[in-house]
Amino acid sequence: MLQHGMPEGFKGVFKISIVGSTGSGKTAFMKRILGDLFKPQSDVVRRSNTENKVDSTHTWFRVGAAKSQEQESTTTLSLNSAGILLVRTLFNSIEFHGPNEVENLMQRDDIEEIYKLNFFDNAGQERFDFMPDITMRGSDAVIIIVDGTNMSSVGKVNYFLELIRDEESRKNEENSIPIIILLNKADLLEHGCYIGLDSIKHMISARANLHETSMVTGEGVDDSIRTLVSHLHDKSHSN
Ligand SMILES: Nc1nc2c(ncn2[C@@H]2O[C@H](COP(=O)(O)OP(=O)(O)OP(=O)(O)O)[C@@H](O)[C@H]2O)c(=O)[nH]1
Ligand SMILES: [Mg+2]
Repeated sequence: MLQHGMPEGFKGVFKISIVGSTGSGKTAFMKRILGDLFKPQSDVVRRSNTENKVDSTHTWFRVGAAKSQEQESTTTLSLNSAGILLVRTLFNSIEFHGPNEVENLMQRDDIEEIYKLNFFDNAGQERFDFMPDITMRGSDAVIIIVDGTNMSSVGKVNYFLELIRDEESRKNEENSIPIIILLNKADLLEHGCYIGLDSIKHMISARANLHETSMVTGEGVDDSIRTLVSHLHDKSHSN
């Protein structure tokens, strides 16, 4: 049976904003969860003498083979967006599919739920601070990605929480916007520079869901997506 041209189990279209300071791992998150389904449209190579000096505690150059990483590191200009289908199967596994794969999905009999997700991967550089304010509008959930090796990235969380509160008061809806905070770069713990959730919990609103993640190893990423899906599930039932 079709609902809006979508297979049974279709839960609706949801806007997901991804925000966080520059270099925190927003675009890496998109790449990690979407793989080939995601092609950053607006990334440019991070210029070592400008962007890299934004914060002296940045860690992007430490990842992998330090030298080539520094050359390859990119930064998002204004925005990347991606419209994808998230499928939760009867066996509770999560899959991502391109928007043109609806017909294939309709042939399957192991699908529990399908969500159309429109992701907005914002630029984190301060000169683009006006972007999250715009993309936040109409968001069904917000993912804040924090560089867990950088206190100034943690410090910016309250700024994003404020933007979310502004959007909630604009919408004037009963339901609040689900917030998922990823304390990213957990793989750098062994280098002694990862802050860890315990030391920042007190700084962050109790309402947010906190996950320790690494876009290098994938640690915590699945759990964070499942948290997102459970919020969207609840939203689709309350609408
Ligand atoms: N070690 C480690 N490095 C990471 C992780 N996530 C991202 N990086 C690295 O951090 C750098 C910046 O990641 P991006 O995903 O481009 O950061 P961003 O948040 O999109 O940055 P802007 O686009 O400037 O806002 C890249 O070199 C990534 O490889 C992680 O979990 N661990
Ligand atoms: Mg980016």
